[in-house]
Amino acid sequence: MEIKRYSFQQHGDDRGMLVALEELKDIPFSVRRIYYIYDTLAGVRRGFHAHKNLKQILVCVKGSCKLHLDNGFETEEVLLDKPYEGIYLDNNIWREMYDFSEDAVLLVLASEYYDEADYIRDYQKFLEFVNAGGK
Ligand code: T46
Repeated sequence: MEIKRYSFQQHGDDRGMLVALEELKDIPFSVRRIYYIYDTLAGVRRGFHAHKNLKQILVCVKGSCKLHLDNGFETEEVLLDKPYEGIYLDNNIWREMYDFSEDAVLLVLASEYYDEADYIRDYQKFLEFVNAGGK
C-alpha cells in the first residue's frame, strides 16, 4: 500500500527548531481546518472511519502514535514520531489511531470544514465505497 510521507523543512538554530507549513506548497491542498488530538488515554484507539472527500495531513508534533491504514485491499501500520514528518491521508482510507504516548499531540491539517455527512463509519459500507471505485 503506497503511503505518501512528507518530510518538512526544519529551520533549526541554537534556539531550537521551527517547521512552517504553507498550503499548496508544503501541504498539497488548501487548508480549511486544523485540529489536534491530545491527552489520549492509555490503550485508546480512535478513528474507525474513512471519508468521502476529505484529504488530510497528520503530524505527531509531540510524542508518538501509530496509524492503522486500510485501503480496502491492503493494510499498513505507520509510526508517527517526528514533528517534521507528515502522512497524507486520502479520503478513501480507513484509519485507526492507537498507541498514543502520554504526551502525544497529533496535529491534523484538513482540506474541508467539519462535516459529519462526509464520514463513512461502517466498515462494510467503506468496502462497498472502494469497490465501487470510490475516490
Ligand atoms: C480523522 C481522524 C484522524 C468537531 O466538532 N470538529 C472537528 O473538526 C472534528 C475533527 C471533530 N469534532 C468533534 C466530533 C466529535 O464529537 O469532536 C469529537 C471527536 O471527533 P471524532 O470522534 O471524529 O475523532 P477521531 O479521533 O475518531 O477522528 C478524527 C477526525 O474526526 C477524522 O476526520 O480522520 O481524527
